[in-house]
Amino acid sequence: MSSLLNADAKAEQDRLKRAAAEAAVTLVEDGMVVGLGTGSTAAFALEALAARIAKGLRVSGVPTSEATAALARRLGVPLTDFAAHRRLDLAIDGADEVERGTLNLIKGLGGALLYEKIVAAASRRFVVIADATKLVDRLGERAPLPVEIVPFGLEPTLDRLADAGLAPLLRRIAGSGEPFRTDGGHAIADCRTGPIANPAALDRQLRAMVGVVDSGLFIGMAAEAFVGTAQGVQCLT
Ligand code: ABF
Repeated sequence: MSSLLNADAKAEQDRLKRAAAEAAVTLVEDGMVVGLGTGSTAAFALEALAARIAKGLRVSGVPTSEATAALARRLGVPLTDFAAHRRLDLAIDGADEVERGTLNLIKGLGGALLYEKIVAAASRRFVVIADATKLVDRLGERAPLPVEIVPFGLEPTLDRLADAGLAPLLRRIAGSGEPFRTDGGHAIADCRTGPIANPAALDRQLRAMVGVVDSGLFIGMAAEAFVGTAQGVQCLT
């Protein structure tokens, strides 16, 4: 019974993710170079983009992960890279938490935070897509904060994060127990911060730490968020 309920809840969540993704993909115009996000919500956006390409839209995409690149190839979405396009017109990506009011984000549970941040930063317009479960009043309320770290010296880096009160947990691959590696070859420490009072200050503090590559805090980057709710898709700015 409860697994049926869970399946229903997941189907409803997927419906809301898909609705948000489809709304964001209407922003894509002919000739654009688009940043392609990672994760299940971003995968719905890729499907919607592929459907428009099949009808004649001409675009190319810069993927934020190898998984997204593989999906794009399967769906027939043409890929390009930063060597060909230093600036992207638009990036569409999911998030783990979206803070109401600021649109600051936690990203990285999908393990692609660094490439996602590089793509978002290179885009003229960065649009977040999410279902309503991702909306929070304070970042860190529910999701851990992923921090990408260099594997060399990872123990002292974890100690530094712990000394800062961030209770880091090295991410491991389910099953093998091996440390997770990002596409860039880094490790991830999932930090249990609790509600974050000053996300911009924490992001600065983290990025100043030796051994830290980047944090999953995306501050002031999102221009708008398309959020799938039971009442329809809301566009938050
Ligand atoms: C990416 O995928 C991430 O930054 C985030 O970690 C995750 C969200 O995944 P989903 O859309 O599957 O919830 O966007």
